[in-house]
Amino acid sequence: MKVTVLTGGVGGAKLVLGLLRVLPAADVTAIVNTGDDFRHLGLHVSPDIDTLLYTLSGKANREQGWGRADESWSFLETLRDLGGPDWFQLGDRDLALHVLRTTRLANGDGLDAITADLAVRFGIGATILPMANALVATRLETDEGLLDFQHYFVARRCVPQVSRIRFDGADTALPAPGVLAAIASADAVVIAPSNPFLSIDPLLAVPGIRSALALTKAPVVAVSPIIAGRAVKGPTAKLMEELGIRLANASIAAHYADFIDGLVINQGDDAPDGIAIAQTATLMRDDDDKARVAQAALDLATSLSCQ
Ligand code: FO1
Repeated sequence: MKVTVLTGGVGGAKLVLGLLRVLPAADVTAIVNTGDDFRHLGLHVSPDIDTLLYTLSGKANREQGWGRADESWSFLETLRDLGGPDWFQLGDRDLALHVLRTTRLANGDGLDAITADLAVRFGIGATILPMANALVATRLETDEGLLDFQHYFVARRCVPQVSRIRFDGADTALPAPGVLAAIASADAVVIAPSNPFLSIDPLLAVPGIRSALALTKAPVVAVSPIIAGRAVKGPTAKLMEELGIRLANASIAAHYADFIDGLVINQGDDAPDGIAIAQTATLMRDDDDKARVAQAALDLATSLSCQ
């Protein structure tokens, strides 16, 4: 069963790990948000790609979800001593990846080729595709002005009040090679329980991706990021309030209405009308949880493709 999953952030990476517990790696393609990418200290950082690479290779810092577990901090400590910016924490091993990626981009390699090589280096059998090779920058219009994503998310800890989210560069970006084919040829497409507004919407803003999701013969199933009326972590709940969107599964179904066929929700939570629903405990603490939620999404997709 060939499965394509759209993902961003830490929550999305957990679901992809769950899919790899229940499917052969060769059958899984992840299309990853790159709207969080930014240049820092002259380096091109792709947080959601790196979070996925580290998570799937078992190298991730499991408490944080991002960055590496086996990290040392000599670079950052020295940078701080020299008066450099230390708000965005770059570990020594993580830094090596950013330096390599930046060097290869400067040599003309595409983000897709660099990511594919890194996946092989990390022993990851799944296909990992950036949503686009071009730079797409998620920016937020807030009561503190226009903020780049990492400034909002890390430097300001999601405190500013958001009125609008923009994906600068999306309208001239092309889906990365293989992205549209991965959606069109899948037996099932899964939208991971990532933040819909910060991690999935950038993907949908790249021309061609949203229509490919609407047109694919494959059933498209989303996993709701809302659990028991709350969002597990990150700014999803606060953002939805600021954007005037009710914190409910019905809002998630409506947000993806033009292309999803089914929604996996947390056992006992509000079940939206007019869409196929599967229920399970969707909080993913350990790897068994991740496999269960992934299997629930696949089972729902299978039930839909038989119709
Ligand atoms: N998140 C933080 O909250 N603080 C950090 O200092 C930080 C550093 C960092 C370095 C590399 C990387 O790949 C991710 C990093 N993140 C950090 C997480 C990142 O901001 C988010 O994971 C994504 O951008 C949104 O999910």
